[in-house]
Amino acid sequence: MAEQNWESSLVLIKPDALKNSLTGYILSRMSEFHTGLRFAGLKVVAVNLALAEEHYAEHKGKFFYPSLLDYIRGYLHYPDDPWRRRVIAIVYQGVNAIQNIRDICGATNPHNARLQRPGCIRSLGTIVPLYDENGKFIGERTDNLIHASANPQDAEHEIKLWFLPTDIPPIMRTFPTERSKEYFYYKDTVISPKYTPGSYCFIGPGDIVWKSDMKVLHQLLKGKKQAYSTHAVLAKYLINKEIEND
Ligand code: FUP
Repeated sequence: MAEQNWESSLVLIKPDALKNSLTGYILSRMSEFHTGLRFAGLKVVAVNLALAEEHYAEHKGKFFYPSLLDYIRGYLHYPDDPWRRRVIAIVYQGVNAIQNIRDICGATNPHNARLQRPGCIRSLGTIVPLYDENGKFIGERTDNLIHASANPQDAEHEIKLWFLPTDIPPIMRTFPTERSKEYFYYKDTVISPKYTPGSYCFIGPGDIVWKSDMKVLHQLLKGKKQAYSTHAVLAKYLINKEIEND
């Protein structure tokens, strides 16, 4: 790409945005006409637990983490309607895409978003008080309608977490890929190069995979320390599949 500082960013339209019929509004705010951003990938995702945990791994252990997982998985906004529990995941590309999108979203906390940037997307969000098991107030969950990658490193990690290379047109893929020479199977949280009854083949010879994912899988098979979690490799292959124990 000839343009300067061409970036990719992951955007998630979260369950509260879907519930409040804000999808069209958000897409319109992000449209190429207004922003110069382009879609590179888009999918409707029922968020599995591994995906939610990996996406919010940096917040593990914080008071709002369990609630955050339930939020992104749609349990809080659709407790009785499992078929409505989805997010819309989008890869956008453009010049300075990451900061441009963050500016359109506004601050993480909707109160601050309203104060700092009236009219930004997150200014339409809400704050939910959280309590411990004794009923003591422990802080707030910010239902802020939209996720947007914070920096180029996060964007790469998040796009590879949510999207297969083949979800993105070849000419728009900005991270290295390779063709697998092997099969990889998954069963009961174990990844293996060999088929066992009931296992699920998630990669086969000739499949195009993220180069960094293939490195992690080879490190796993050789018993070496992995560059990142195998769940981060696997989660995208389980999107919208029937998963046991999820
Ligand atoms: P952002 O990069 O703006 O999405 O913000 P963070 O990565 O800091 O936060 C991730 C998510 O945690 C946000 F969607 C909001 C949520 N959060 C809370 O619910 N409560 C808090 O006190 C802080 C963050």
